[in-house]
Amino acid sequence: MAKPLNIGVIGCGFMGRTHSNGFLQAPKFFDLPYRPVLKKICARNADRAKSFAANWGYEGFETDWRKLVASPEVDLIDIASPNDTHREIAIAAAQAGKMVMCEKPLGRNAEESEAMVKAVESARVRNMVWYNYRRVPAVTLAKQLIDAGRLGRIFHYRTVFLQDWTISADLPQGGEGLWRLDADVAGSGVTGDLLAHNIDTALWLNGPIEEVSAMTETFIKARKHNLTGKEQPVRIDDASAFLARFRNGSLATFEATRYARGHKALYTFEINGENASIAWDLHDLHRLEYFDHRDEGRLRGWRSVHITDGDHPYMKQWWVPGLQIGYEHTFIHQVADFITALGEGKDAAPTFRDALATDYVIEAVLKSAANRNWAKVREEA
Ligand code: SOE
Repeated sequence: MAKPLNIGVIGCGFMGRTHSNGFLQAPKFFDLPYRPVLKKICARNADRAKSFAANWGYEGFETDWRKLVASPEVDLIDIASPNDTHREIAIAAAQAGKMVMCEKPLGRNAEESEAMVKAVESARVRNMVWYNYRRVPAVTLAKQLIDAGRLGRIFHYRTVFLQDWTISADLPQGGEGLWRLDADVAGSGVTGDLLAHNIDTALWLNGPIEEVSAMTETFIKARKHNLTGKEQPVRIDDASAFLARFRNGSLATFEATRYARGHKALYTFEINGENASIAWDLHDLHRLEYFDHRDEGRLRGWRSVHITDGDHPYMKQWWVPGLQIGYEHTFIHQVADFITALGEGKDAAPTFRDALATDYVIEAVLKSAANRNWAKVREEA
């Protein structure tokens, strides 16, 4: 029987649900050395925390995260609350000797993230950031193909994350669900919220980024704030695009916006190498598009591979070949990988330190956009 791993989750919004589902489902589909036990959920609103606990099968709830962090009943603190809470909770949890998992982005800026890295590393506690798209089986397969050298030298990396949910000028900023529009809470706009995913995947697949040239725009300059009731300036970036040079010599374009009418979460990347190219699209997440120039000329073309077979990453654990899985499974895979690595005495990526590399790119993007020039990405301390 696997040993229990007692989990305390902070935050019961969208991410509280994805993480809770991940902890619940992972041991049902993966053979794990520890069994996650949903000990406590924490949210400021007691009624909400209570009904969330009942719905997801938590043993109890808390309204003060400090109590949860101090609780001897809990081995791992999972941070699924808004970005402005990450730093303080993660540091307190590490100091209390708890393992820490944190929703992306790690901090609101690189300084916050550095402090968080320092805390988990000096306390020597296991840690991970929920950059969940790495665990889409098709994306993991892309990583395997690149690492095996199938693409050869990489020339281009092209990626977007497009949404359209903030176009209305009547949409307020701040508070439940809309804190992503409030710079004090979020840190930045689409750069930290959406491009963070593109950057994490890109660093993982194609290595470090050395310099960037960016532009950002805030299309709606003022919005009513839900907490103050007043019209206030909007200080997040609504759209962000940048050019990048990777250390391996390849060139990249990155773009994210919440103003691409018609697109809800169009996250795509395409990578062009000397021998082969790969393309992926979140809206069709179970497919990997692959072109190999070494194929026989008469039959050469893009293949659309349905990533549902037993020899595809993670898929052996799921249904039968041909039946696909979805978004929520990326969180289940993340829990499974974390617990498997824990059993082996290892870290599962991305660790806080891995996520700091993404924050350094975000920092350079925002700096470049503000100064209207190229910016070097800070090297790891
Ligand atoms: C924003 O709408 C958002 O929910 C991000 O915060 C998530 O990280 C992304 O996966 C989907 O879009």
